[in-house]
Amino acid sequence: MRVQRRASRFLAVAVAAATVLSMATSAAQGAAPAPTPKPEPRDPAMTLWYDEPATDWESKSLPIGNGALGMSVFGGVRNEQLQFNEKSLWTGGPGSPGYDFGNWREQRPTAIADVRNRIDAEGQADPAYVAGVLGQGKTGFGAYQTFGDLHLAQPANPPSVTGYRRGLDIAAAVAGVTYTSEGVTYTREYFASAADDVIVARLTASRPGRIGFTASITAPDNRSRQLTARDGRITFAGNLDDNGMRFESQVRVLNEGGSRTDDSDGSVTVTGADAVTLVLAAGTDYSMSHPTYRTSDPHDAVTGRVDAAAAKPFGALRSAHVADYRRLFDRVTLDVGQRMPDLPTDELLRAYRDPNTPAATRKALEVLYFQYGRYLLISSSRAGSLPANLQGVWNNSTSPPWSADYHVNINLQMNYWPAETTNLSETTGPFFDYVDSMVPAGERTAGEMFGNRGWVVHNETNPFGFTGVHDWPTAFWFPESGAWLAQHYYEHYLFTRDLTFLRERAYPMLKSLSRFWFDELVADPRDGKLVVSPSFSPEHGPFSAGASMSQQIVWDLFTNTAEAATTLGDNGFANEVRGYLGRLDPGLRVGSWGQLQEWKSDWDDPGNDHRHVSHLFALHPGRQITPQDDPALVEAARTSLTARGDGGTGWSKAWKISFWARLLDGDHSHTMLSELLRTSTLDNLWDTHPPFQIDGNFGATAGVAEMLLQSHRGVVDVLPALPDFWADGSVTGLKARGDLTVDTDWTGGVPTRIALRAGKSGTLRVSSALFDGRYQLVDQRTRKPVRHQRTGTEITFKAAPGRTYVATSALPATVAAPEQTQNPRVPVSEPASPRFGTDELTVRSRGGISRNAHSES
Ligand code: FUC
Repeated sequence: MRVQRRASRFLAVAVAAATVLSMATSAAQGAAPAPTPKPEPRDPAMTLWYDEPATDWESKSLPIGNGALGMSVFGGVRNEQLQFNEKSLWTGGPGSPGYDFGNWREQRPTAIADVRNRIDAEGQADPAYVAGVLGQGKTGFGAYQTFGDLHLAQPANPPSVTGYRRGLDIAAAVAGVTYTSEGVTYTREYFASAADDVIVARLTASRPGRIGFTASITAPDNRSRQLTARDGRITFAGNLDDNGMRFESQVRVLNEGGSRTDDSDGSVTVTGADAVTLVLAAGTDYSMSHPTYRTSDPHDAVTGRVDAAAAKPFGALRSAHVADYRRLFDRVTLDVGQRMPDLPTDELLRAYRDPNTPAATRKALEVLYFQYGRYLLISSSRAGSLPANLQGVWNNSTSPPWSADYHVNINLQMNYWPAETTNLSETTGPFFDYVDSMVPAGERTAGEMFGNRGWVVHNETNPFGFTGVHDWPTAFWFPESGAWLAQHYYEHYLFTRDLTFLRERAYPMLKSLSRFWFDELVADPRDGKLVVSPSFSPEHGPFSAGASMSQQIVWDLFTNTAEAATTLGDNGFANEVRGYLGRLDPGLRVGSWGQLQEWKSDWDDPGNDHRHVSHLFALHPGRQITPQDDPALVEAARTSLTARGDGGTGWSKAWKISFWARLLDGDHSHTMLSELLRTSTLDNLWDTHPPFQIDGNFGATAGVAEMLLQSHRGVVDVLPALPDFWADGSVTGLKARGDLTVDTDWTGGVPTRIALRAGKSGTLRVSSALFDGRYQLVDQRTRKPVRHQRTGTEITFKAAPGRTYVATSALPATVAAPEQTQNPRVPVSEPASPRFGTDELTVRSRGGISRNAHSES
């Protein structure tokens, strides 16, 4: 059936329908109908909504998730389809015929040296030749699997449907459907609770006795199945044919009023109920531990979770979920002058593509998209499960694109770029657990394949320690992946200043990988510098020695390791790694057309627009070159990036947002964000490579954060790359390295107020145009001026933990009374250069303030 489109428009969003129940209700069968509470106030600006059901999983369904569990909501009126996932349900790995972890099945003692010698002799090697020598067909790699679909089928189409809405409120992480038929308003609510580790659905109607459906589970036939219904509990269990992985899901159907029947085919039918709550739990016998990757049958755990949740009132489940989610989500707000129109999100997306659409409307989509990345990360990466894969946690297929695996030559890393900067540090837990779990498998690969200490992983991997190789010539060899993953460990320390994490998890990881590279680097016969060889700039060009990205990643690893060793007092290792760093080719060269070279030889083609811009790793996510310290190299990076153009796949465009932000070109960052929204975004706001691939969502959210705040060069740069399009606005809750939380208000592109909340003590360096004019810096608690030094637009001061430091620009000179213009008299490290703006302000102010008042005493 087709519902009436555009039947009605309310300001309230789908899931804010007045019938949404948020008060405690009894989940027990036959309990009295719950009173209808007042709906929670919702923010339409944080809601995706549509006025028809989804017809296509990839582009239209709405995702909810709690890290381990995912569900995609279709919202059909007669037939509701709720496709669901549990993140560990994978084919492949131990139990799958011939699984070999990607390790060579036979010894190849000279293989790497053979390729290296060819490169030394000929300057390069063809990827097909290298794949022949070093590669091997993939066996038992497996793929992420859909778990199944939960269907809620009504016996007949309602005769008419008006006011249909399907929505996803990302401020509360609740999806829903509402519609009216024959004077009765029906509402469905869905959420995936991390607090109770279940997915919850609730169906209500504005009149008693109107809820009726048959709930059933379907799943692909690549598995055995036991499907039973007993006492309103649907149990679906079995084993995957491929690897024997055990799985089980249970759905409890809890009706209030009416009747409920267990059907012999494993479905449950409810008739004439006032309301129904469904609780779903799912699990597998997967365990993130080498070498078996298996644990006990999930039956007991799934039963325990579903029963514990079913024993709680719906309202309690809901409020625990919303509180848990909001504790993370609410940390960041962004206002760039957006105004959300009363438009379904697919129409909003189309409107965005129309240049005549008002700026405030376009900004509404940009802000929603930024926050959606945070929503998707919280929903697909919570403690106790695998990290977000190429599709987060959502997959409706048995053979998803690229197996919905963990590509580690950009994609998994990009998934976690927004984690620290957008104040979701906790979401990194699954990433670190997963990478740690790769180490034993990777040590074997490092030993057998390379004869090296430490560990290694290549281009892509699975949940079963696939650390070896396959044989796709242009995408199989990338031993630098581990070092890139290790960057996240050190960054986690930099952002949190968690010394225990540094000591116990980051440093062992950095040290192990450094040792791999001590053993692997070779002296380049051309100049004696240490290089990676064979080396391959991801998915592009020939094999060679010392491709820029290889060198830059190793530079990043060694630099971070040296810093960590020094912080922890391991001076011996700090010296050792610095010794290597001194001999390492840093992978930074300016070529014949002014470009930053992608390879050590000047092979770059100015007409090439390949999506990987790997040689700019040093700019982002690395910190090897900055506009402030390396203007010539950064100019070369700009030349390279300009030549690559604004096209690319979804994730490539997302990366370019960050690149341009690191080049301090906010307008170009904004162009890339617009490109992503215009050409690489599906109706449900999922990024499309194509096809759907979630890294672009995460990369874009990270890119926006990078436009608003940077801290990678040891200085907190406030609004480093603000686009003209966002001339006025405010952001709260972004994180800077050093455990700092930063809020900023700005007008006309210039900050007017910066609040810095220090989590730890330390010396802060903060750079902003705000310090170019007259300003004051006060400790929010004492309200006293803070002693600081200023050099140009940068201030330095000592922060104490728990304190918030607020810098505000002085009011315009025309209103400056003495008390308003009193700037803290603070020492400066060196005389501040005269600023014309300050001079003008001084001349026009009434308070007799001396020139550069803030910097003279
Ligand atoms: C990398 C990219 C591809 C794709 C794949 C999943 O190999 O080069 O574009 O994103 O990962």
